[in-house]
Amino acid sequence: MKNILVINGPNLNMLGLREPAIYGSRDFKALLAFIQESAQQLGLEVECFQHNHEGAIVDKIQQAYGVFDGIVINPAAYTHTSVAILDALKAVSIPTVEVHISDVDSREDFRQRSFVSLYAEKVIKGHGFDGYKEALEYLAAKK
Ligand code: CA2
Repeated sequence: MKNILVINGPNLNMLGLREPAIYGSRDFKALLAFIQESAQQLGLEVECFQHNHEGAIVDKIQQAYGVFDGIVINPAAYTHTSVAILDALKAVSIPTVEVHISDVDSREDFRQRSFVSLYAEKVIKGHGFDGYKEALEYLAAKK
């Protein structure tokens, strides 16, 4: 059974509390339940990790080396700023899918750049919670 690490970045634990027009009205607990249910359907083992600190996310990616077969990451605001997260992903060389709940392409200019996209095999934007399931499907199908 493939073992997948799902990483959520800063403020995603606040889902459902504000900006429902952009991120929907379901909360973070519902997202975690959706991810676990999707993983079960696909026959995947999944661990979910959320942190607001860049260094903690870098540490978790480093610890994934030799443990996980794939990473699904929504780096949230660090998407647009973090060379450290990009470098950590490159260092462990684990197949990675980048997910964004909202359609970042149609939002502010500062959201148009993603460092993580320079490494990710696939990027899913604007599909809401379903984007996480699509990412898991991609990793499940991968040889
Ligand atoms: O669309 C996405 O998934 C994002 O990664 C979400 C980030 C944002 O910085 C990225 O540009 C796109 C924001 C995460 C959570 O933000 C909240 C804002 C208000 C209420 C709850 C969460």
